[in-house]
Amino acid sequence: DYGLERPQGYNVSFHYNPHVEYHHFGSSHPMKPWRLTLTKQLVLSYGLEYTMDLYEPRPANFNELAIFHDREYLSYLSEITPQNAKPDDAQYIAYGFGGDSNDCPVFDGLWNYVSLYTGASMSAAYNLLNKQSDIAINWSGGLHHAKKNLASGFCYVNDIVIAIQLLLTQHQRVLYIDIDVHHGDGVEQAFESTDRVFTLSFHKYGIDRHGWPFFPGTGNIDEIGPKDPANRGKAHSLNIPIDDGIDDHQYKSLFKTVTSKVVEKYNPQAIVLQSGADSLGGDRLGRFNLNIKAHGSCIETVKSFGRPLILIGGGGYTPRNVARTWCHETAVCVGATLHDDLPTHIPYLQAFQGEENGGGRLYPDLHNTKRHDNLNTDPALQKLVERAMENLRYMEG
Ligand code: TV1
Ligand code: CA
Ligand code: ZN
Repeated sequence: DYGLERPQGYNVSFHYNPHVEYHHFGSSHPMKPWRLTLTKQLVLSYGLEYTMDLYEPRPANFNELAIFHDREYLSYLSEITPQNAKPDDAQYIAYGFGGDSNDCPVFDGLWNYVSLYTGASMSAAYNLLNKQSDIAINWSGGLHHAKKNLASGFCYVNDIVIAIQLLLTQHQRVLYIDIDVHHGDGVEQAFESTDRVFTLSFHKYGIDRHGWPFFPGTGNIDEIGPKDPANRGKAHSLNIPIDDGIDDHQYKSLFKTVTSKVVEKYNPQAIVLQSGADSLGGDRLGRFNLNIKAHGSCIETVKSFGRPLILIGGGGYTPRNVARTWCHETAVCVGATLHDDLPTHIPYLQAFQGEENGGGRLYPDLHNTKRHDNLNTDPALQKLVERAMENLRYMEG
């Protein structure tokens, strides 16, 4: 008995190719594909595989990635290896590899990696299109910064844009929601000239004490899409810039208020939710102070809208908490309640044990990590909601 109960009847599918796990960005790089191994182990240890349809999708091919990306960029991406990379090469720099931060390193199997996570997002989209699933999950995707000819912020291929393009073959309006702590700039930009996709991102926004903007530096409340009234994409983006340390109660209420209004006004026929786990308290790169259940409440809110839903991963840089969160959110989708004591037969149990690693529990208090003071006052958040509502009034239809 794992405390597994499943009262609701949603058809949920889980799209995952385990080969993604074996890719490494480099030992010091914060993006760790093996967080997906931990996630899968937790999902399996709670028996959640019996509550969903499991798919092992094939990798996406070149032509499928070209639904969004430039062929020249893809050719370069498909051929580059750590052995043949020339960091002084004009293309290398122009396509976003290297750079001082080394955010997008060239590593072994890079093409395979991008094809695998994109194949899984495509598989999720097809399941929605042929009505096999109400909710389709791909924790390996959500690489929201990639542009059509540019790698950016750990993202090389934008699987989200490609999945949304597939949904647009049958759905008139798709809503994209992004709770990763970073601004979903790549998805916003890809659809800036259409009214058939509405993009909504919640993220940390601001300049630190050294004068550096929080990555990627875009996503202020004023950014609602192109200013040209003739552009169909006008006012079809909404950005919710948030300061350090936002707590559970504030975030839940902000998310629910804004998202409900967007759904009411835009009336999407399908929703894609990027559930980056770097918005959790104690994340290595994030600045928020959210607990797992507060993060998961966003998934509950979106599920309650009752629209076909793709749920995808994204950031998340404290692997044990990423795994906890995505396991919990998988359970939210299928309508299961999970026991706080982790099952004792998990292969990587050690990663979750010890007080500093969450004491063998599924829902440790992440507020205890207290690294960021809450700089968000309730009146400031109230103003932010008012500005958001004002922005929504510019959207026609
Ligand atoms: C190699 C090794 C790369 C260690 C990158 C943190 C590293 C970072 C590293 C890092 C790091 C960023 C910038 C600065 C832009 C640069 C998956 C002006 C300890 C979706 C991407 C964040 C987030 C990019 C991706 C950011 C996602 N932060 N150590 N790099 N230059 N880049 O700030 O949204 O989660 O940090
Ligand atoms: Ca975001
Ligand atoms: Zn992020």
